[in-house]
Amino acid sequence: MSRRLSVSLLPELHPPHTHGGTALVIDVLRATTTATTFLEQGADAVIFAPTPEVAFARREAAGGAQVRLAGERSGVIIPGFDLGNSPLDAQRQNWAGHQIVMNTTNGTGAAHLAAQSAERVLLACLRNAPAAAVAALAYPGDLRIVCSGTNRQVSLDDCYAAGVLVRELLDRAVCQPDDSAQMVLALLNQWPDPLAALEASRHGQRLLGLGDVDAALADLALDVAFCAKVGVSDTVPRLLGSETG
Ligand code: 3SL
Ligand code: MG
Repeated sequence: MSRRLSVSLLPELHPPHTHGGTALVIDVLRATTTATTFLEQGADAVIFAPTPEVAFARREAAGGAQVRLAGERSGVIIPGFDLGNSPLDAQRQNWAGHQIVMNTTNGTGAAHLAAQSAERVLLACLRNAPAAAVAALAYPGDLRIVCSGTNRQVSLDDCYAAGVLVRELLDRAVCQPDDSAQMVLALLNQWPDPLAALEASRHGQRLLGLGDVDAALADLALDVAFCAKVGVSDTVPRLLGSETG
């Protein structure tokens, strides 16, 4: 029998059968794109802290070790953190010898929630979508794509990335897509250009708007374009406890 392929439009929306199997968590704008980029750039590990306080404690406990905190609230760097949640910043240097501790509004929590019911959690985004499909299909069992959403609301950006992932999975294997999987797949007809889909999303609009009100955030438009590239990365982070690597 072929495996089930379900899509949770929000992390809290669990199809009834989803226990075990592989979860692919998406926060395309921007947490899973950023985590993927840190690892691609050589980071020893990316750790998803449940709160900023836990992130601060980890950095303090590490003493002089090379721990960097990355994360945002409302799209802007958390005060006291070293970096925001920008994949472009993650790409600017080689992070070998560094551990990156991340905390973000939606994506890091969504990954931890998915881990409660899945046997394993992979992090997916548009950049690694084909590689994430290959990695997920290497494991047995059902597949569940989890869209992080934005502040508990369904988000077009994550649903669109889920559609790309569904396409990549169905191109490679026979699966039984649920209704949500078929719905997100239909988004690809509406927006053949991934960048146009991200720019049309509420969160995409918000990030682009931040650049308009604060020149220091003008790079956010470049972040959105970076997140919209499909299939340019072979790095597929896997959540190991509270760490990805
Ligand atoms: O919510 C999150 O986890 C973030 O990815 C949101 S933001 O794109 O950094 O604003
Ligand atoms: Mg998001």
